[in-house]
Amino acid sequence: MTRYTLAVDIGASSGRLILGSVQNEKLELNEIHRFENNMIKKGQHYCWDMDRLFSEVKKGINKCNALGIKPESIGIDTWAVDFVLLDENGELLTDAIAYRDDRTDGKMEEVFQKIMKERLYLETGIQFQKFNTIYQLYSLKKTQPEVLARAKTFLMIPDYLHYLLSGIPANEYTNASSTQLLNAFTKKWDITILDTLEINSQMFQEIKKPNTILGNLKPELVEEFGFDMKVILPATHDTGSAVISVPELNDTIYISSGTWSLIGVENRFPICVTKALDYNFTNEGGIDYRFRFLKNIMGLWMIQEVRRNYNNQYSFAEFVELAKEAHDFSSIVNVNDDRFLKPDNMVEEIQNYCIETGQQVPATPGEIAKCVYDSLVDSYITAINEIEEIFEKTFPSINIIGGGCQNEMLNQLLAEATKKDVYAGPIEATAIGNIVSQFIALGEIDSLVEARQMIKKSFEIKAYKATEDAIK
Ligand code: LFR
Repeated sequence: MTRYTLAVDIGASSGRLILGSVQNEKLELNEIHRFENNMIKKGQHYCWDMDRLFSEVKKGINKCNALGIKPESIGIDTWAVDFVLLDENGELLTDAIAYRDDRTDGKMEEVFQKIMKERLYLETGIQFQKFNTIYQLYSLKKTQPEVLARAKTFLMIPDYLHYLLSGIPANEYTNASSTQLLNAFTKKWDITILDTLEINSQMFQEIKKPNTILGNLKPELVEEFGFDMKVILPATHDTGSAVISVPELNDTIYISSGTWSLIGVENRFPICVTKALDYNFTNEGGIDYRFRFLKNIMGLWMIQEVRRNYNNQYSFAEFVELAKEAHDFSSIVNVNDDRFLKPDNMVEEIQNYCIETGQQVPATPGEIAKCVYDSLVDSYITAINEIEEIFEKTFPSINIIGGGCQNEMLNQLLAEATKKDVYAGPIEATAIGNIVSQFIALGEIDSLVEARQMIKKSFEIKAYKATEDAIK
């Protein structure tokens, strides 16, 4: 009998429930439900709408039921760093404030007054992003110390959704590592850092590794759905699940391309050398205690926001066509400038950057899109050069995974610019990683190595090479 697992993969702009099964030693995917995700303004802060997200998860489960499929298990991954706090009754004490909210402005520098930046890096291995959980908690400590003091349970977004499903509070390792509060070497909460910042360390839960069976659905949910499922922890940090799906990691730099572009390599240990700190590379915890040495690049968020600014009148495919028509336009912005994290208007922010740097100002949607794509490629190249400098070697290929790998123009531009072989796929890398973790926990797949071989056989990977008549 076919065994099914259900992956819930929620990103900053959309979520999906995908059923996975193994058929003839290949993985099969079946998308059951897809929905939009957005930040909403609650009072002063941008937040995630957790009630709606959980109701979308339930909708997807009910759709499985309507298809007559009862998955054996469910596992959830989302973006990283964000969290909620629960009180003594297991009820929400805080909203799920989104990482793009400005509550952490200036907090990183305040934390450095208490803990040396270098020490924080050496202990956690995590890159400095103003939205890391450590700075979010520090901000809460400053503005609402009483809330932090009352908190009994700290749960990250997927932890909270797993808790709503199973009633069991736990902190999953890969996502916990993104907080900059986890010791990269002991893989435990770093109590010294927490104590130095006077953050209540009691609220942190036991760290559980991915591929762990957390429990079963709560009885009331079993009744509601008409069937039970195991709740299994995948790599709950979406990037952790995505990188499982890179089939060949030797000599390959991956780019997990979605709202963010995460560019890096997989390692067996964290690399905290001075250059890695200077270039702001991270060492995020992965499945089997592998580390993702990578850098965040602003990614398709730039074009998602541009699209919103043009009132969604162009599709992403149309932006690519418009950009091709604007082939002579060549201004470039530094996509990693914090000004692009949540500007009031992305188009104006890009235009202002060009004015301030004395470059030609993009005026048409095509010029704006060309500027975004060229700027992304430009920052990919910088990151690749930094990786090659740190590793003292040349990587011959790049594997782009995730929804963004469908942007053929970007793939080709990268091949032309780097003269490396560029591979694109799998598209649903994150959901695939989530599914294989559940199958490993259920004993259907033996290991990460076997999973990667299976993924390679199961999904189309497109190749791009530099051509003589490069796209300009
Ligand atoms: C990608 C991602 C990145 C993380 C960013 C914020 O979706 O998870 O890995 O740095 O979102 O959480």
